[in-house]
Amino acid sequence: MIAGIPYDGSAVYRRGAARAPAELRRLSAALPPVDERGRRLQGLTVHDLGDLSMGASVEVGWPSVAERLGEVPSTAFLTVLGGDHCSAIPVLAAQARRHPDLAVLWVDAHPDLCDHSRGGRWTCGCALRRSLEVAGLAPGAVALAGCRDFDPEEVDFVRERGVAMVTAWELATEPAAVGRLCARLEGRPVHLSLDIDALDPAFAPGTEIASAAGLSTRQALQLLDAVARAGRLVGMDVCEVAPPLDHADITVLAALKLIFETWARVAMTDADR
Ligand SMILES: [Mn+2]
Repeated sequence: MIAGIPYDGSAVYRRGAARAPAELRRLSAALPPVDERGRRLQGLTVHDLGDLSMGASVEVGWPSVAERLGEVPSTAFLTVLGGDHCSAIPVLAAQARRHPDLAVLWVDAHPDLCDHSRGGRWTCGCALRRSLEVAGLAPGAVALAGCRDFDPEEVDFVRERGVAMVTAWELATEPAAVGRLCARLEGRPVHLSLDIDALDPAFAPGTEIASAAGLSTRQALQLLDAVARAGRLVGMDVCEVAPPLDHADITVLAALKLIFETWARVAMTDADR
């Protein structure tokens, strides 16, 4: 099940992510239903709920979006096209209702764990912090990956509240890092929240706050492989793709690649892995 959340009212630097759902849908026609290893995406039926409106502000608009997403049968894999990263707030609220014992893999250059950031409590730097609150998720249910830009209070929150984190530096230098992450997700339903700025700006330039020294698309796919084996993927959101800031659709196409490859891993049987 697909839904779009064309909302970028929480962006503090550059807007444009509201245009991502339409561009992702438009360019999705360019990708055939065959994965990167040449296997057909079989047994998948795609339903598109269309776009859901958050109104003028996520602070007021998240409950109605969460309610609509929460009505999607829990057997369906939920794919949400953001929006800035505050689009993930209603998604995680819905996923926590649909899947008891939910774990969240938050792949992002930034942890988004500030209580207050850049002028508000509902800005993108607070997206994960607010998500945990409204979804009723414990910090121990979260694993962060690809982080490399931090506010001091986020580092404290990660350490003191038991959030699992594998930084971009660790992914590049420690072969065992992914294993540590997977231990947190082992056997649980896992929602993947993918901020496209986790990728290096060379691979995804069209985003609100591009952050150097990030993941290659290949590293992101390797992470996905490991996570799909450890947990049971039950949904994903892809946020912060900003078409007006993109170059030659590089970022939109990278996001689509990651969505299609995630679907391929969800559709795979254990024998395929
Ligand atoms: Mn983010």
